[in-house]
Amino acid sequence: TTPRTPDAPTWPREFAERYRAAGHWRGETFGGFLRERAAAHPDRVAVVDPAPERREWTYRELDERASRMAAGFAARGISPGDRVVVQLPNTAEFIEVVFALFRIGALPVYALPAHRETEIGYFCSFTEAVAYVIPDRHAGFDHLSLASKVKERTPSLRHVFVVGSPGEHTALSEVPCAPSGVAYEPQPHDLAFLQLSGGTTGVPKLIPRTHDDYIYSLRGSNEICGVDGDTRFLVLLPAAHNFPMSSPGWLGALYAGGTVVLCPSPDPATAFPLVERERVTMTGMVPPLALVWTEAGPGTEHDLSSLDLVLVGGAKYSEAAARRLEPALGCRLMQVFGMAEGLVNYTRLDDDHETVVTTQGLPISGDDEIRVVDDADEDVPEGDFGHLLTRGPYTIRGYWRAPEHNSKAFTEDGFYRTGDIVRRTPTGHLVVEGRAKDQINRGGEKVAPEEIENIILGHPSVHDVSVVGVADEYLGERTLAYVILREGAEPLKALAVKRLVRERGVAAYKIPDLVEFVDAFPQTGIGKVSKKGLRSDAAPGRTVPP
Ligand code: J2J
Repeated sequence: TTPRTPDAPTWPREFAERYRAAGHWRGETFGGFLRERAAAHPDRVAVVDPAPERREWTYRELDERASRMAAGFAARGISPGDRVVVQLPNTAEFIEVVFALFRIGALPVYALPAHRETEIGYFCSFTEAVAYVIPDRHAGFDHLSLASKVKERTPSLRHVFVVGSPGEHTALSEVPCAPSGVAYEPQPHDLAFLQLSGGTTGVPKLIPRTHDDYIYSLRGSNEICGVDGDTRFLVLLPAAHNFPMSSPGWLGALYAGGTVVLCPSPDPATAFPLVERERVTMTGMVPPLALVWTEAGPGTEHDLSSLDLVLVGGAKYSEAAARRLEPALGCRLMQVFGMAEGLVNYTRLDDDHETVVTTQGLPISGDDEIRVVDDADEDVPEGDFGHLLTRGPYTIRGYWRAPEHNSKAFTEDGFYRTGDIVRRTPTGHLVVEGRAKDQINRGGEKVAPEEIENIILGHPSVHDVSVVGVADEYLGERTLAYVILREGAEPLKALAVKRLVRERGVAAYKIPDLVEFVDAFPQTGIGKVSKKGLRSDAAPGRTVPP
């Protein structure tokens, strides 16, 4: 149980031993389980990629492809422990590439298709990535030139692999080669990948997950959601996000020997025909998308009758909306409250209807430790609101290469400070009441205000700025930037502020929805900007809790 990587804190020996003894950590690896499934049922369909032309890969094909790709990566000098930034849309290649990396013990760093130069440049330099995998174009964006720019200024980055026409880079299709014996077998307690945190700081933090801990979360999720070999799971959200990856997600479906159907875009016009044609049984979505599906379900000409279970999570799902989903889609609802750092809660298939529509569920594991505390870290009385702290067999003990931040984000005894405000019902179900962390949850997409504030502060006319979330009927929250201009400075337009953020090259969902110019921010006792004050200013009577 000795930590194999000095880059991230790991579980103390006695915890690791307990999790093994309990049968949570079973010594499996991602590369290993795929090989086993391929041996057990080689001809079952593992992956369906419907666009632009329908492709399907059986378990044998996926396994062989991953092995050949792994050999090709190894032949190009990608070694165990190396980081590889993967930025691919929902395509079969995404799955092929990450299993290839798992097999050689290289760590995928999961970027989202929406990420741009600022984020990608940071991931590549901070992780000292040796390779970056991209599509040539996606959603109208030219990834080739972004890759060229990032490669030029990132000395570690030796390879850019491209799905499609490679330009000056290397076509991914040229990488695979015949495997020549196994050079390295990743160990179950090795890191498997780096996942992105929603973040509350100026730069995103990276989440180190091991084979052992993540596979346990898959097994637990599968059991709770009833995922098995007959499951046909539709990946609606970006496949790199923790929710569609593991709750129970495409990795859960593959672990169970089911079929993963990749959806290029989550709107009903694209997804409903796919549900019908591929006989999809299960999917997961964020609340704004669930609203759209709920609206579109009743009048649709498409047969959605195969759909058995829809998971909704990532942001607070209103009780009123939750009540409408089952009748509109003719399926069951499960709420999920999870985080890429670990802890995932689900309502249960045998929970009564009221519990399913009013709570965000119970932890996966009996060994998930939950504390609900006040500002002084003292437990609040049973049923009261408080800060959620957690530790357990699949919750990290620290971010990757972030010792200073870790000392604040974790307690001394290893509990992760989720930043969420919750209460517990008598059955132990959690209800998410709000958030204490400085983060905006824009319909499930997380925005760290500090990241955007730093960009806007760079403008010579700007004296100060505060980015806050304001209530929004559809997204739950959207972003508003309060800007104080320098005295005598050139006046700025709201559009110019948005353009400034866009031109710095960040994901579009981080560009402020609204910009307002003010003379001063509300101050708290200690002279720090009061974000709470700003929120209630922005939406009188509809403050975003807490
Ligand atoms: C309120 N807030 C929620 C919910 C997450 C499954 C599902 C979601 C995520 C995810 C995930 C919420 N109600 N139902 O990784 O495996 C907010 C909380 C939480 C943060 C985590 C998964 N579900 N949230 O959303 O890492 O504030 O993971 O701490 O992106 O989303 O965000 P993220």
